[in-house]
Amino acid sequence: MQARSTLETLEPRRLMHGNPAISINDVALTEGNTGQSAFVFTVSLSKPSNKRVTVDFFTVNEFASAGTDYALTSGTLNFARGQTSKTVTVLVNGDKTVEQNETFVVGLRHASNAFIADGSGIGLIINDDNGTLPPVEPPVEPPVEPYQPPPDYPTYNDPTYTYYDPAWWNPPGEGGAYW
Ligand SMILES: [Ca+2]
Ligand SMILES: [Ca+2]
Repeated sequence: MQARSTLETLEPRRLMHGNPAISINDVALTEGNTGQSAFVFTVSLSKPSNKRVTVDFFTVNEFASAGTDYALTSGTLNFARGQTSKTVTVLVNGDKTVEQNETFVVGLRHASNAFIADGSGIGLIINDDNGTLPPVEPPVEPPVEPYQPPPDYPTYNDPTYTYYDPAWWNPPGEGGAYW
């Protein structure tokens, strides 16, 4: 029988006796038209701990903006001994503006007596407003001035001027260009 490697032997033991892993889920909800909708994220420990576990949370803009689309949220979660899940609520503002779906992130940091396995909860605000999206404005470029030759410059339309003289390019007898 083949001996198990040291790592295989030690790893389950380390996980069993080590700190729990913390992770946060993603939440996708429709935006609503008025008032605020609660986006409730669940922060979970991989296993109960007999130590007090804490972790800080904070919101980060992605395509959604704090203050306009949702309420800036931050704080600290305190897991009681043995507790394995807590929630973070972010209030999302409803409106009737037709928009793309928008996202923000609830981040986790500064864990104590635990390690962060998934520290980014995506909040997806699904647009529930009908109509066509506003057109994407093309970048404003300065108008290109049409080329204006100097007044005394001959033009193609000047019958008195030969812009291209085949005799010059292909002189009789030469059978081709000069070069
Ligand atoms: Ca809406
Ligand atoms: Ca909207």
